[in-house]
Amino acid sequence: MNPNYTNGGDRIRRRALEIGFSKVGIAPASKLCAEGERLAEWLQRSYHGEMSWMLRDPEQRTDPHRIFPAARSVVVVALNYYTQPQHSDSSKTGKVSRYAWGDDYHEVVGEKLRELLSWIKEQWPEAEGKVCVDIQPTMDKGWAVRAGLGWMGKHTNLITQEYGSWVFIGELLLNLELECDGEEIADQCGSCTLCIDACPTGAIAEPYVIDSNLCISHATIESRAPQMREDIDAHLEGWFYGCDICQDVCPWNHATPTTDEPRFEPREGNVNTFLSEILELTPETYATRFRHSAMKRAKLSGLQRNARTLQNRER
Ligand code: B12
Ligand code: SF4
Ligand code: SF4
Repeated sequence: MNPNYTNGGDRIRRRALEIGFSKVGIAPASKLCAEGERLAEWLQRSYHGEMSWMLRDPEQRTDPHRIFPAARSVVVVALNYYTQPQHSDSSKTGKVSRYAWGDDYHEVVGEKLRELLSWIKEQWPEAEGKVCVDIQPTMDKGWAVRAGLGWMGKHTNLITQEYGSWVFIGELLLNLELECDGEEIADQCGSCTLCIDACPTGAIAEPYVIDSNLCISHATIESRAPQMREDIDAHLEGWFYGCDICQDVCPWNHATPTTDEPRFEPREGNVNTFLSEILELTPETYATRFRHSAMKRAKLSGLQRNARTLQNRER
């Protein structure tokens, strides 16, 4: 190891926490081999549903050098997004998944990681890095497990001991060879199957494996179909955008402290959204209403399809 980087990992970890990340770990930038095999099998079973972008160069998702050839270390961060509000069962509104209540996490996590990279470059002028938050072709959960932030729950979300699964994940690929975190955290799901039993559509095909075709999150966010699939429509349970059922029932998610990040405080109308408001939106009012919100992912046509589907169920 280059002596210039002795204690570099510790300093980067400390700085990441000062910037506001909830957890940070460092892993060597070697390939995610077992994860790559599972990803290939998942794609082969067509569990990616309509997300055909997942088929594009899956090798890139497991090999950081395909994204950033100089990568030597991966700094992995988790950011708590838990806030207090509750969902309503009113038929006039639809439930929004907790991850989309506040500002778009791609922007919030990305901004903090860019701040961390700038600081690293000030300390070590030869440092170069690449910021990754979800949209870059990496396997965020695989890296988080590798860096010791938590374990993969049977619902397939990363679970941390301190914040449950209410965390976003991001990475900083660095050309610096840093000392890495040793042990991965052991799986603590044990014999529990609460998430699998609670999923109304049977989307958790087997422990640790999601069939996106059946997942409400995929149907309400990623699907571009003009009509909701009937077998999903019948089990929506009031979800308008995303779904948190498998996370809400998880015992690890019942004592999460509220996030310190003010941008994750819920925006008005983004916890329980009035269906009539969505159906009245025009492209112009939609653009203003959902500026800097993760809910733009479904596009206006997807949001209006979801609102129509929920309204029709109530008739
Ligand atoms: C595609 C995708 C989806 C798809 C597919 C979900 C999925 N589980 O793959 C859909 C649209 C359904 C989805 C939904 C959601 N998503 Co999403 N999604 C992604 C994305 C872009 C890629 C995930 C991926 O690579 N999937 C492919 C599969 C094969 O990979 P995997 O899930 O890691 O699979 C592993 C397990 O199956 C495991 N495995 C398989 N068999 C076995 C057996 C054993 C014994 C073990 C231990 C493991 C194991 O091995 C695989 C490889 O490691 C990531 C961002 C990113 N770039 O990583 C966000 C990401 C996973 N999503 C996220 C979120 C927040 C959500 C939702 C909660 C949003 C919502 N509320 O609606 C839901 C959760 C639904 C759920 N139960 O998973 C967060 C999760 C944060 C966390 N704490 O884990 C991520 C990481 C984004 C981020 N950067 O924060 N998502
Ligand atoms: S997000 Fe909802 S539909 Fe998808 S696996 Fe979890 S409980 Fe099932
Ligand atoms: S509900 Fe139970 S099985 Fe599912 S992720 Fe949580 S602890 Fe694991």
